[in-house]
Amino acid sequence: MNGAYRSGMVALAGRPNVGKSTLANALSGVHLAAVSPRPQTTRRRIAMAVHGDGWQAVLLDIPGFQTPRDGLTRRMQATVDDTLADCDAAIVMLNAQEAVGAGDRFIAERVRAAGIPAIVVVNKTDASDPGAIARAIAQGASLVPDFRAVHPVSALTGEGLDALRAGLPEVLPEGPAYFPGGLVTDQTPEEVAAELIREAALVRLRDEVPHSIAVQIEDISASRGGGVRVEAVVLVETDSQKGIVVGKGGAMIREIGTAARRALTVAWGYETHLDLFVRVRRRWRDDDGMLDRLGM
Ligand SMILES: Nc1nc2c(ncn2[C@@H]2O[C@H](COP(=O)(O)OP(=O)(O)OP(=O)(O)O)[C@@H](O)[C@H]2O)c(=O)[nH]1
Ligand SMILES: [Mg+2]
Repeated sequence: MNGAYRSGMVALAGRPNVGKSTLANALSGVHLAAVSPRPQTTRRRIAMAVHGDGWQAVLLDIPGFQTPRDGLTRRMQATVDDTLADCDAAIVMLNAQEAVGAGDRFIAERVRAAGIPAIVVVNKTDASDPGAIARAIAQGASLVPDFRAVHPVSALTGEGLDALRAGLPEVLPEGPAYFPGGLVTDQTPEEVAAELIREAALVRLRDEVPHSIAVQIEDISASRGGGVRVEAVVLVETDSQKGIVVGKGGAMIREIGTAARRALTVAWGYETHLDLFVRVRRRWRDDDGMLDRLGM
């Protein structure tokens, strides 16, 4: 690209479950943000850089918009508000499978109030019929009055992502390389480990259990046999949830540990060993001290 270097913070805004984290992982090329079929998978802001020729877009993956119910969701919604008020551009993401609703309108209004350029992304084209995709494109265009482009994509299969990537520099101001030398994220090893262990648990658990889970990293060290050793605790809120997470004869926690270990080995490029424990911590979602310690 000709001219000055372009860079900026690009918020990924959308209702829960539209595929924001899937898109952040796909565009940055590393799976660091937890993805699951459960709404409210993302709890903290995660910055993930997309590197281009003469530009850099720092995607800010954030929780989906929601009405707060407890201390945790209050902090999650504050993260959404703070991010939208303080970024250079936004990707407003819709799910082509669903009609535009109040949550989408609320997000579009925040983006308009922030006065930032926006790209509309209509996701899940792989699982939607052409009529639904066309409707979502039209609704997205009327939702965000000042949009620069509308991109139908599948964050899952990669369809449409090259065109979206090529359009990113157009919403970026002039700026420095915030993430130099190909660096992708602002997340510490502890944060990456907690996120991917929680993901491994979320995709295997149902009902209220996913919302009651948090992961605390006790230790990360060099392993004696080479690689990295992670010691972590899965927190739940009740004894019955602990039983579910441990599983029959420890089968569930072993399965979670195996999946998380593989995901971390890929993310870090180091052989990773994982010691996982399950502990009950009642009402941690309303415990301010605990939420601070968990980095919420
Ligand atoms: N078929 C299909 N599924 C997708 C696509 N993108 C994401 N998904 C699925 O949608 C679900 C939610 O994806 P996430 O990336 O966790 O969604 P999110 O918007 O980050 O959700 P929250 O963090 O809860 O707000 C997961 O089961 C994904 O596999 C897509 O393009 N096509
Ligand atoms: Mg997410």
